Amino acid sequence: LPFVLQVGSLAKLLLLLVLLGVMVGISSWMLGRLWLGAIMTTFLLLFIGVIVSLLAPSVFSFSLQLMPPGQGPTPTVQFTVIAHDYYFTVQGSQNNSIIVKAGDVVKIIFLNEGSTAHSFMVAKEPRTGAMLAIQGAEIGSAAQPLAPGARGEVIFKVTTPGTYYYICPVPGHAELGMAAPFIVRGPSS
Ligand SMILES: [Cu+2]
Repeated sequence: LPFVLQVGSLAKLLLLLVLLGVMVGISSWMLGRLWLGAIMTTFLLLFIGVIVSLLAPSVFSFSLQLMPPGQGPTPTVQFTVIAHDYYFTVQGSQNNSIIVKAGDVVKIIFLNEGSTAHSFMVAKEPRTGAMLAIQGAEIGSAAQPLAPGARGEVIFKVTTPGTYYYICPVPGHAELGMAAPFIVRGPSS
């Protein structure tokens, strides 16, 4: 949606500039002042160039981000989650709660420092088989966990306030201790 909006506003701006250019062109032709038309066209082209180069980076970066699946827009918060057998550490504390705000774009860097395979997901409940709570909020899966020493990352947007859990979805691991709160605060809380 942001991509559509950006393209939409860019297209509107360009259309406006083209209309302006046509109007200037017609009026200078009517006045018989072709040199004025040429000067105005030159300035207009320079102006369009400046506008496009100002707007292009955001459009360009967004289209780049569209390419890798599971990647969202630019993160507003970032956490490194380290998996051990059988607990997590976040910011140096064991099973530390992750607290974010509704509207945040969250980047999770996941490191498996355990000696068995682990994954990451934000789930509705702190147990094996729990459903994914936030679209895209997973690294690996129950069936395809990350090998010891592996690293993964994901970017996802949180929209609905609530208390969720980040867990390892590998069967039994949440129950062994790989589950901790993932809290999404609302605008007023
Ligand atoms: Cu695990």
